[in-house]
Amino acid sequence: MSVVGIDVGFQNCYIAVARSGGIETIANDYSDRCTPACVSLASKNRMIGNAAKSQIITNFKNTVHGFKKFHGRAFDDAFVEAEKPKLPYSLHKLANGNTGIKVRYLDEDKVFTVEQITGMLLTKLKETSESALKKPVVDCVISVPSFFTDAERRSVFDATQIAGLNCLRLINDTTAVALAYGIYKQDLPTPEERPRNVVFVDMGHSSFQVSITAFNKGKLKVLATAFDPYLGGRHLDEVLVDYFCEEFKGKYKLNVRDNPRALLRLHQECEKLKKLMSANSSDLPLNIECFMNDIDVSGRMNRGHFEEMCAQYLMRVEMPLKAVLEQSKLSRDDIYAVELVGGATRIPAIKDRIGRFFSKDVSTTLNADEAVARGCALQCAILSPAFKVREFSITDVVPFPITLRWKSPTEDGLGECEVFSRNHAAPFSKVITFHKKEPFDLEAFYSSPPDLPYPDHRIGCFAVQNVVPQPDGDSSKVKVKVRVNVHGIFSVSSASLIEKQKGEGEDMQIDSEPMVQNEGRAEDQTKMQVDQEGQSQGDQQNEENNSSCKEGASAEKQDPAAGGSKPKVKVKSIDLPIVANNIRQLDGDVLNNFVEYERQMIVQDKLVKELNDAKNAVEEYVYDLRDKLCGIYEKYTTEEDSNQLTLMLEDTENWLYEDGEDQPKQVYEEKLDALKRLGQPIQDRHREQEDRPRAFEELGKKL
Ligand code: ATP
Ligand code: K
Ligand code: MG
Repeated sequence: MSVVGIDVGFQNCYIAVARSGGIETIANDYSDRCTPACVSLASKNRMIGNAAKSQIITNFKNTVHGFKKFHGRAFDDAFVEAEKPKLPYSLHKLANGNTGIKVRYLDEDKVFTVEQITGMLLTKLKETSESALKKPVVDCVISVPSFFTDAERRSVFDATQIAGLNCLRLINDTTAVALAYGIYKQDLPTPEERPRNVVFVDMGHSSFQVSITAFNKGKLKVLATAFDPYLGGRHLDEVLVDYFCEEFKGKYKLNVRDNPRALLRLHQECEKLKKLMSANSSDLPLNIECFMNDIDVSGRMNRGHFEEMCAQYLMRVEMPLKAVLEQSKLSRDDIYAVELVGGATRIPAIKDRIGRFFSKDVSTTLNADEAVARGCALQCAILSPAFKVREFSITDVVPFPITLRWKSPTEDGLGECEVFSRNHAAPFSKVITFHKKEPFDLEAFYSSPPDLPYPDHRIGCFAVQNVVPQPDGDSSKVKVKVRVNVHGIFSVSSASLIEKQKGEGEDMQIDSEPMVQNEGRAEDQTKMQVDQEGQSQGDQQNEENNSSCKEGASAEKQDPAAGGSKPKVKVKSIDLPIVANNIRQLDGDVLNNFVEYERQMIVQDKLVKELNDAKNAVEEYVYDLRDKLCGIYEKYTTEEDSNQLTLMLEDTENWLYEDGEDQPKQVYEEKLDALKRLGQPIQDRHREQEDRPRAFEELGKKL
């Protein structure tokens, strides 16, 4: 099994893998450890990552970037609406109302879902991992923002499946960083001692995330998370872009916003300028040649001015810091360190504000770009039986409280209960007991819509089926297991009906069950009772293994509430089917089609690559041989042969640009063979001649 961790950033993706030497971040085919989150569709193939990034300006309508936040979002969503005018490519409303991406691919208009686009990106990252590890990669751990809601997580999870990956865990960015920080620390407090509390801050291209995590030897526990999902490096780039658009309007009478290519170039230059300003407080130039209408443009900016213009954003840095500290119930003195990661934390004004808030020098001991990917790989290593890594238990949090509401056709009114409070430990399962005579629906939703960075607070509706009364007409006891799994995805994972046996009192059955905590009793009309399951790391892993988060119709067997483990109490438990509705996840058939289509596209890309390689081989041979014919090969051929060959090389070169521009692979291979038939003998004679003196030399040395 493979041990791979992938940080899928809004702008930048990183891969870390486990090799014999430990965890390392790997480079792609461009010798780059960063793979841009960019996919470019073309008439014959796709380009992904670095190759796609180089198409951003030339093929702007079909080069997709900045799509991470479209996961799980409707086309009419306010965030999507706000993005639309800024995008060089088009969005399209899908049949289910979600956001689709419209491009030209294989000379046809195509609409891809965001799951498919992320699937393409993951295909590339998978291939990069495979060429580093020299074996197939399936198992992996992938990062998501800690504020991603159920719909967004399910959507990313679908994307991993489209790419043929088995995602063992969708891990929160800041939790991955915490793991990368803690696992190798030798001096953590023992479990009996007071934990070491560390703040992790990640500001990337699109968002700002903070967590406070408590460390003891062998474990980490996230205490709280907070975020500003709309504060990242891209917002500061936009400030600069706005400024120069205005300036160029006055100075050069250019309307940059009407020209997508110019706007994209300005974006790139502004980002570079922003990065330069992090290291340099003096006045810096911005120059773009042939910007629009053959006009060269230039401007200037310095850090002070930039910070002034960004004031509205810089102001927002403090809020999540305050929120996370309040939720953790710690004081500033309880904080051991403040660790920064993410590209945008390199901005001095951001760094200063964070340091000032905690009255502490911030630490940058982690690799700001690679820590998330490394944490993902470490989590994958922990989950992998094939890889030895020290024991480390990870407890994350539920970022938004979740409530369950139930109704049955004949009962009046609704019952409801908050099953997971804010910052409740996750992953976690709870068993809830209902007393029911007929099937009932459980509706799950986020309890506090205003705090949710997502427009819809509904999670899904789970119908518990086949519930019948007891033979004596009494209500049946129904045990329902609800869970937030390793991916941070909620589900009603199983239900069972407990049959009363003759001569057994109901109370006895209750006593036979582990009851850790009772919640929501007061508002309980249906005698609901919540049992929390113990959640040692081992439990979680067993339970969550295979990481399938599909809602199945069959209930799980290992529900400890089934009571089968204590033979003294005669309790019969019957698994009940659960049907999940309105879950924001791709339909099985649709998903299978996407998986199949992704496979076809991979094959197509491979064919195009082989064809290009064959064509390039002819071109390279032509140039190489022509050079050598008037150089080192001159002595090894007759003038006549040389002239004939030169002519042939020239013909081939012309052919490559004309009739030979677009030929099947076989034609190029034959062409190369024909050239080699003439070139090879010359090359052989040259080699023979070269080798002879060397052989003499060797012989001389021996004698
Ligand atoms: P997200 O975490 O939001 O999904 P990401 O992971 O792709 O995004 P990062 O790679 O962490 O983001 O950071 C990229 C951002 O950091 C970009 O906005 C980039 O311009 C900015 N950045 C990188 N280096 C610097 C620097 N030296 N100074 C200022 N900004 C920088
Ligand atoms: K990143
Ligand atoms: Mg990131």
